[in-house]
Amino acid sequence: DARIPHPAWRLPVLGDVLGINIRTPLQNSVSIGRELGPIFERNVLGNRFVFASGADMVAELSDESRFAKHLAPGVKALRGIGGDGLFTAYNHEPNWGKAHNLLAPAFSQTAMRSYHRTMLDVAGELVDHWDSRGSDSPVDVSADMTKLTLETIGRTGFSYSFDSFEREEQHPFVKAMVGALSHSQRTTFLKSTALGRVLARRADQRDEVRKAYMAEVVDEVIRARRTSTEPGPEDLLELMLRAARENDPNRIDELNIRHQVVTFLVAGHETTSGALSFALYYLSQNPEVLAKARAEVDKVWEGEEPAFEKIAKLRYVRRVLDESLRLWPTAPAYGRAALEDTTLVGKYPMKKGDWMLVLIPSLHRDPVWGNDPEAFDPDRFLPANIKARPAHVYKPFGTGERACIGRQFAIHEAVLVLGTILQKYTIEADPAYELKVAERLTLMPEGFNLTVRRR
Ligand code: MNH
Repeated sequence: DARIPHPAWRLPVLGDVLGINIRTPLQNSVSIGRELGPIFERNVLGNRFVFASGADMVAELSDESRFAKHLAPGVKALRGIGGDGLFTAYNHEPNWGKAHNLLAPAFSQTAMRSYHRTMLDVAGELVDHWDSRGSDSPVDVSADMTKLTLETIGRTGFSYSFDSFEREEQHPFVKAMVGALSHSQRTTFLKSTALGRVLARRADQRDEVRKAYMAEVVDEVIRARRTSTEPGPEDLLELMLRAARENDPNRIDELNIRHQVVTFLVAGHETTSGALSFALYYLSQNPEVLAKARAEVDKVWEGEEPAFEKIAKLRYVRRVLDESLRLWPTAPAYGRAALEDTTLVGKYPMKKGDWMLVLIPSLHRDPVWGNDPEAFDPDRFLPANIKARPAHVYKPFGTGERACIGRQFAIHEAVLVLGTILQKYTIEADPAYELKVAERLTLMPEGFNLTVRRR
């Protein structure tokens, strides 16, 4: 059996916290991994974390007969927001299977087709928003992508508009959500000590206010539907409400419906807005890639608004998105626990229930990706190059039964929006900008602005 390496400067109580930028734990782990290799452990305030990122290890961890999703502390902390909704449910909770069966049809190809019009409308609002600025002042990319993706999931999933582009400030729901996400992440470890729990009390009180507000917004979304006299559109909310009305075996109760709505509003927009922002960042930094992507859009879309089929035809834009998610997978880690006593890659013994975090940015820089994994190169995702790599080396959407249900939704939306931006604008980043990645459960470029001009 091999020992799992850990940082040499480990201290008994404070763990790895000392000397570490507490706002970027994920990026710290990636740097530690550069030193310690594809498996290592960290101790944060008495909590032991094992990170795995070797291609061979992740391939084994993806074996559903040996491992399953584990709610790592950062995800467990979200149960206060998501309860037993799809993302934060334990594998054994009955509502997971019910909601999964109930909502799967909303992520079929047919369903995507029905969202296309709304996605185009929201992209159109982004364009109007940019056009109406009346100046060449740069746009705040992450903020605008967040408006766009929240609007898209609100309208497609729940036929509810946050009026995101009519507001100067972000919608208070976004503010509350971001606050709740950061709070859950910041206080997870703090609260593992008695002093920490005392220190967290005030922040906890503020968090209760946020969560109550979020619940209020969700209840308003549901109420708006229930009191509507028109027949409900075929969206996520309708699937859930109809199951309840018709006594479907997969029906879920009122509280769980609320958890699902919050889950989809959060999961359905945070990660996609980060993915779009990183893709725009890499496009702005790689003129040849940008030119090629734009040429493809011009050729395939012929200067018009694209029909549904014309999104998946943007093969190169799709590769730009895939490659952006390789370098910065916006949901950067997921937990896997052993179903029985086992040994990982023949070297690391695990007892039943032992778990590890798959560190996706490090997996995406494993030697299987070649000797310059930091280089942005969409052609890594040419079919022949994908085939030449082993399976399980690209995991931006997680793995197995608990992988992302919204994957096709996110890809359709992101490619549609990137295509629209390329079709209509030239984009230019401040040459002095250096990529800085903000962390709050998900990853997002920080302070990234673009000058966008109509072509
Ligand atoms: Mn998504 C699960 C990444 C877009 C809804 N998502 C996951 C997981 C990853 C992930 C990784 C698995 C986490 C784990 O194993 O603990 N998701 C993404 C990324 C994007 C994304 C990188 C965009 C890019 N996700 C979306 C969208 C939606 C969505 C869009 C909804 C419309 N995701 C979910 C839900 C789950 C999930 C719901 C939980 C699925 C389950 O456990 O059944």
